Amino acid sequence: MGLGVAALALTACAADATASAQGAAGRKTGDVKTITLPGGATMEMIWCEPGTFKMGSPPTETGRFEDEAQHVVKITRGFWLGKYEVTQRQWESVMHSNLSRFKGPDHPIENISWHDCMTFVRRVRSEAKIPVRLPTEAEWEYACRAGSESAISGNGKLPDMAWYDDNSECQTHEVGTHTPNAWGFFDMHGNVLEWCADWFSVPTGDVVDPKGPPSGSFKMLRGGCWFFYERDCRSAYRLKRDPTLRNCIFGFRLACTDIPEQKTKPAQ
Ligand SMILES: [Ca+2]
Repeated sequence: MGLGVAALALTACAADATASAQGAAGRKTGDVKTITLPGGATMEMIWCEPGTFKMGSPPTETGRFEDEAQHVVKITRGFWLGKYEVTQRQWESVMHSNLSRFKGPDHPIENISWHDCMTFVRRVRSEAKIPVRLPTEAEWEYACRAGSESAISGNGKLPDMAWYDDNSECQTHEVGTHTPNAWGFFDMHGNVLEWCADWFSVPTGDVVDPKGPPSGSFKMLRGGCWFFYERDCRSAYRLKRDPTLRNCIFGFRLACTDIPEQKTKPAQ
């Protein structure tokens, strides 16, 4: 009897801990939701709970650059982020076009500018009624690291995590063909660089929900790509480029703060 009560108490404690970990909305980091895009293609998104992490690289990290000053970032709102880079299948479903250099329906879309990404975002918002957006740099790095403080997330070995200079044979590859990180994201390192929402700025201290300056000349790309050496595929690596530029190393993935239930599917 005594053991039974103890077991019940333990069960209750475990249930409380689980409920707390899942948050008020019943979601927990790593949960997956699938959305339907205009044109009918689907996209998997992974939930990231609010949290605090060290953004940037420590002075001891090999290959680091000066614009990676390490600072503490607090993310106060959870968000969804694409499990994979946006693919050509998904891009064509929404945009009815494809300028990619390396063709394949499950290869990442590339040769797109930041403004092209925003056109895609606006179409999904208006036609599928899902408030998607680009991730902030902070959200991107929070999801890339997934709790890791090392230069490369996941198991820390870039050849396992990424398509990059040493193994790509000078081209993109189908998304999701390497090892995911601890929260289930694929290709955060390598394959294509990923446009983020922010204008370029240099971090100057600890911040809450950073979104970058209100204007600027360069938008940010993160994660390195099939063409880059290992040092430029690190979690903290940042590349700034004119938002009008297209290049076969530029791609993206979508973020979304809240995904409403899709009662009717977007027009095919
Ligand atoms: Ca990538």
